[in-house]
Amino acid sequence: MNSSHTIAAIATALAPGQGSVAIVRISGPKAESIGAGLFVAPGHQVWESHRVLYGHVVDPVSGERVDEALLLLMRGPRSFTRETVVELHCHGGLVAVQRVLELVLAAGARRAQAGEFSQRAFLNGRLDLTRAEAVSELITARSRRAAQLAMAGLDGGLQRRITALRERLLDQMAELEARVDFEEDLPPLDGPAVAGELAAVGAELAQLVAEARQGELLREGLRVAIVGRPNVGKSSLLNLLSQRERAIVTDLPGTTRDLLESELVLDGVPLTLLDTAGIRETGDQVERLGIERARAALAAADAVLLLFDLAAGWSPEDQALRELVPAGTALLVVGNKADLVVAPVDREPVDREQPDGVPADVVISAVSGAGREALVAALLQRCGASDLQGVQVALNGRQRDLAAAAAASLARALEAADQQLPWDFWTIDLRAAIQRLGEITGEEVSEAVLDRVFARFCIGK
Ligand SMILES: Nc1nc2c(ncn2[C@@H]2O[C@H](COP(=O)(O)OP(=O)(O)OP(=O)(O)O)[C@@H](O)[C@H]2O)c(=O)[nH]1
Ligand SMILES: [Mg+2]
Repeated sequence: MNSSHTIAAIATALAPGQGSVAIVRISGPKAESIGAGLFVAPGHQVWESHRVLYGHVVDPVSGERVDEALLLLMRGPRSFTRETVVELHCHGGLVAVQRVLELVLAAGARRAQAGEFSQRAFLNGRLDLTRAEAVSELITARSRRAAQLAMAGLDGGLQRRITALRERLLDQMAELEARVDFEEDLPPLDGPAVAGELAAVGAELAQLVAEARQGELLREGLRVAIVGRPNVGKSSLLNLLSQRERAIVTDLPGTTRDLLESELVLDGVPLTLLDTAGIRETGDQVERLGIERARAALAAADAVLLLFDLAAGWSPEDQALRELVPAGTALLVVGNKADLVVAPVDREPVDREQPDGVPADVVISAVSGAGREALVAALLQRCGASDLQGVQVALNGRQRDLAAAAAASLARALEAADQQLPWDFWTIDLRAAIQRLGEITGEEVSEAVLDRVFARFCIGK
């Protein structure tokens, strides 16, 4: 990646017919001259940094007006990339803005790669790596809580935590290294104090690693499959949870044939809810294909809601389905149609235990909505996703692996301390831990790693 190039991309979403404004962003040494060469501003508008100009994007060869637009010039270093940036705010849609981008490319810019603007912002010291990743996480956030978490990262919450830990390790490193070089000239090392500090930093890292799971839940969400025999009310439950008539419901067993996905947010956790075909033996070819998909969804889900009909009771077929749920998958057995088996006066289920002794984890009525809240609470709890309100910073997968590696290195350093090995045995592992933390913030990170991180970003960011 070479920042002597000027790069350009459409920075806004490309959905046909959606969005009234589309932005072409240009960054690099030629950004200003390219913008000036394509833009005609009427009247006495002043061309200066951080001022918006009104005018037209004009094809310099044919003289044709391509779009009516606003131009925003941001001379470096007062820009996102710290290079000179020009943004052309065009009309939304697909055609005109593509032509504007093509004119910009013809004038000497090259197409930006995914995340390349952010990568330049990082390389020019505008953002550390945790903040750059938070930008991407903010864009892809699927719930308000996930967005808040990303904003906390963007404000530097994670960078400050990691940097503080790294500095504590650097202090201990300095103590140790001084002893390696000048053992005789210094007071003896307070070994237990150093070990105590390493253990304390290790414990904080372990805590961050443990909390990463919660952040992952808020960011990535959960895939939850609703499975069960035909006609038990799976599609009705999907409709109840997504609060709209998403799936077709009939009293005919075998109504749902294909997988149906619904995106929703429960207590801040984004969920992809999957309605599946009722699983049974059948000769119907289409239904059989649907059932295969249901089995695949069951096997791949983070959590399974196994639904059965309380009025019909727990059957051997229900039991067989329960045995299909993989061992590590969160499972909730849900008795549905409680309205058919409760006393009409108090509307409470008669008995949580089924006649043959199979306990339902939750009892609901997908038709009346009774039990919905208990179901949501039990599902989130079973997935370890309840009580996420207190999460302040959360490592992503890359950061978590590095923090875990740093904690492991510190544990090895402490072992060396325990065995009273010479100082230089400690420093190898301590240095490794410092290196890992530096990779989180980007202070010590290879170009290959950077390319991998930024390649996950979207084009134009
Ligand atoms: N009384 C009562 N009826 C329900 C309840 N939930 C669903 N039903 C009815 O049960 C029938 C089947 O509901 P669906 O939601 O289509 O069941 P399904 O599990 O998706 O069925 P398939 O797609 O065929 O596997 C419909 O007539 C629903 O109205 C409930 O809680 N109480
Ligand atoms: Mg259905």
